[in-house]
Amino acid sequence: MNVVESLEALPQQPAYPVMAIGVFDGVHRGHQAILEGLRDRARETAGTSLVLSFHPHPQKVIRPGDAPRLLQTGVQKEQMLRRLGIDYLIRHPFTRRLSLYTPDEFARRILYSHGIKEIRVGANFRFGHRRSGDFQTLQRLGQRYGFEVVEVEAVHTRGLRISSTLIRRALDEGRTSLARHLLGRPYQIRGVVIRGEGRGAGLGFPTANLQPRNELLPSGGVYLTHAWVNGDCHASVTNIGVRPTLDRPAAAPIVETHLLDYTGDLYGKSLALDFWLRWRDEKKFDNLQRLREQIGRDIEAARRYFDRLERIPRWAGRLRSESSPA
Ligand code: RBF
Ligand code: MG
Repeated sequence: MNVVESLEALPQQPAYPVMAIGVFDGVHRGHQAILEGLRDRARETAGTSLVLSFHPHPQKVIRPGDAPRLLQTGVQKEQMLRRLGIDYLIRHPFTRRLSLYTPDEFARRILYSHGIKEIRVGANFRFGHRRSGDFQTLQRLGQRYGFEVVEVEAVHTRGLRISSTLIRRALDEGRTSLARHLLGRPYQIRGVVIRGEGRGAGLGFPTANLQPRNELLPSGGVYLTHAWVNGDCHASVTNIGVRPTLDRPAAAPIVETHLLDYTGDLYGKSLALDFWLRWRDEKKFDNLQRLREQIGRDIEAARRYFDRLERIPRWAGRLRSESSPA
């Protein structure tokens, strides 16, 4: 996959360009349906699949106060699109000026002038100034400017329409199993391991303190997770919280994970955490001994959970992590 920073950076005449437009934050199962269809269509026509993903998120430009916290970093999204077999990711700058385009200007300047032959959009797609254009508008413009428009149905599950908004809400409620179901893989955050106070080691459970690059963290609590380091996956237990048991609880949530069966220094390393299951609330214990015993039980829970998981082939196949080796 090629990544370009604007439409103008595309090669002059890509073969039969087919395009999907959207932010695609999370690349969830609904996005995957659009993108797999796009990729297959490009293969069928010996054409080129293009994903136009505005950057920054249009809401950050239009109404900065209301912009959603993104599920993925740019790198994570790029990896997912690459894995899906997309030919070009266009991280086109979303500007004030672009936000003022009428639907007609949008169709002419973005699609027609770049020779787009087909475009695929989700059911709730809106475009142009004040979101004034929808699927039908785009279809009419397609007749004028000579491109085909395909509407891809939203994916539903358990009576819910899968959307990035729904996943954000699930994570805000700590419902990481629901998020995993909607994404088609566990929710993953990435970052660098920073120096903590070394108190975990003192407790007998050394922890890696993560400085997350993601904007959105699951709500506070203890989770059963997979930790990816140097391409290897380790079962781990992760606490997101303020550590109320300590004399000086943290002011803001800290992400701390203990890797099972791992010894070694993680400071400065890149770490990815896959959130499989919310295990319990963070609690204020009467003393450190009680906390230590509880973390011991958390670790045993993780061991049982992941041992069982490994024996379910379905997870191994369908729910691949973002970080698993391709
Ligand atoms: N701190 C708390 O005050 N209450 C908790 O319930 C709690 N649960 C934790 C669970 C796990 C799996 C881990 C790794 C940490 C937890 N902590 C909790 C944070 C703990 O206080 C911290 O890791 C040590 O103090 C070392 O920094
Ligand atoms: Mg630590």
